[in-house]
Amino acid sequence: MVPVRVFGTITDSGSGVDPTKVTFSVADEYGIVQPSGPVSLSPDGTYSFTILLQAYRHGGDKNGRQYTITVSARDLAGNLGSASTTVVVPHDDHDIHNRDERDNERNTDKDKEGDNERDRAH
Ligand SMILES: [Ca+2]
Repeated sequence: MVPVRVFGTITDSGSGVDPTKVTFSVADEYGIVQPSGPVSLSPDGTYSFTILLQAYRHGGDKNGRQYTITVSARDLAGNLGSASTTVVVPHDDHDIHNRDERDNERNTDKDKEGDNERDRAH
């Protein structure tokens, strides 16, 4: 698991933010690692928290594993606001060749240099 720090600022120009109604949630593309919970808001509207995400991704997942982190808050009038950001565990060409194609001949130091050519050949 890898720690990921999430931070930002929440403000509301009308009634003000209800500090007891700030939460975060994580949507994992694989549906496995999805922490959620309350967020503590400082008096100046800033927040910071750390979550643990799994760095693993499937060998065949070419666009990487995507986590979407959403922070939501309500103002004192009950209006909801939210913002999201994403974290991606990137795809790795070297690993893909080794795991999915099971071609041990490619498991050499020259592997990365030739990756683009090989990709086109497939
Ligand atoms: Ca993916």
